Amino acid sequence: MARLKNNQPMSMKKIFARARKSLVGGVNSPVRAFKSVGGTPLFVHGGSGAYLFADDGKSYLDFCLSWGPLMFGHARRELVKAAQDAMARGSTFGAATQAEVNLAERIKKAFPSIELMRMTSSGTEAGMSAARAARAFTGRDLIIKFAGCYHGHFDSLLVAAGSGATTLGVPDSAGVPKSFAATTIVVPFNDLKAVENAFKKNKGKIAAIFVEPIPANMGVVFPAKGFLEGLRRITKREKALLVFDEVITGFRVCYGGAQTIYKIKPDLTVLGKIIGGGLPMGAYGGRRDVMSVISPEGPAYQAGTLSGNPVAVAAGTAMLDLLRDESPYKRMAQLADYMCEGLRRVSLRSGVPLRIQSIGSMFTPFFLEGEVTDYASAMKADKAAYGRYFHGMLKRGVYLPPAQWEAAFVSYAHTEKDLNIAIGAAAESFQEI
Ligand code: HOZ
Repeated sequence: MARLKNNQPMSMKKIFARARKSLVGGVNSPVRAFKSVGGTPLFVHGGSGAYLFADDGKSYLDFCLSWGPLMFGHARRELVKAAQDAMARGSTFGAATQAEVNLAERIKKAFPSIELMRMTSSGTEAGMSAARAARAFTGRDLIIKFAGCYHGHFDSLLVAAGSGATTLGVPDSAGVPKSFAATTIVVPFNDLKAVENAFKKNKGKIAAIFVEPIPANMGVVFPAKGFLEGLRRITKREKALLVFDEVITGFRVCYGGAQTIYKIKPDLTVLGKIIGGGLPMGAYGGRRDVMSVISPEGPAYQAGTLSGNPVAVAAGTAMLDLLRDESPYKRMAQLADYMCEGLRRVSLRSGVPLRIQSIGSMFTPFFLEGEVTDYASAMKADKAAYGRYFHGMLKRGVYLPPAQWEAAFVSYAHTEKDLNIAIGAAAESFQEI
């Protein structure tokens, strides 16, 4: 991947000032504005493997990795070629292609719970449409979600939402009609009793439970033993649907997502990120009878000119083939463990309280003591300390997610040498916290 021509270092402050004149907050997605960690956002123009090239003329070791989709790092050859070839054949047709069928078959093979699916252009769109499918199928309006889980920025689930919404202090966004928010019941993650109570109070009215089976949008949090099984049992008994949001975990924690690890079969699954190979893509799918409510088979309308876009489908298919053929999961988990161990070591040495939660290639260093099991415990993390850590790392050439309540990622392109550089940078950064 070529760097900016001439490689003239530019001032981030100047670019940001220019950006703010044309783009809301200078960015196209809020966490990129660095509001949570302070300072001026990074403007980038390229990447290669584990490295990101910024307009300040520097290279950064990347642990944000576009928030998850880049399993093989930036600009992996096969993915670039697949996208280029598809683009050369035509960027969009607004008509069906066999390539979409090929990708759908691969997704079904990896996720046996998915019998029928629909592709979209983003995870948000997929989540929104899954909510519509669940409501149409059950004829009920209410949805249970867990505080700190994030299912995209659509109205009815943008309540007590994690990710950027939490980071920027708007977990209950302005602009969501009260009547929409009233269709969402928020309960604490890992609290089956609260789920039972919600069903008792709203007998026959709850369409679905939406859950990130391994939440990553309040930082990485684990389901307590029996929690997901409990959700499955309760939803079956109450004739409500169980919807797994695997936008982050799908094809990340293993080829078949968190549902394969925990051996739970949800009724619907929401996917995004990795299935587009780094291009805009989402999908939702599950039981044939439930998905059959979606148009044109059923009465629940949902559509999109760029849904199943041929360039995104080509990149996504190439990504799934690489994941299948190269099986990078074990190696990536080893790399992430190595990184987490290194961070634990340097935090102990510096006396800065740190709790790292990780699974496979994703992890969150929480600046706090004790375990993080839900939103309330995640909120105890010291956001200011994370900000200082973030900037300490940035000035030493390491780019992290610019927010405490997110997951960091390792790719197959990272090496032990890269991780030693990052751990060394952390050792110095911790001295400044
Ligand atoms: N929702 C993403 C984090 N979980 C952030 C997307 C972005 O800002 O690029």
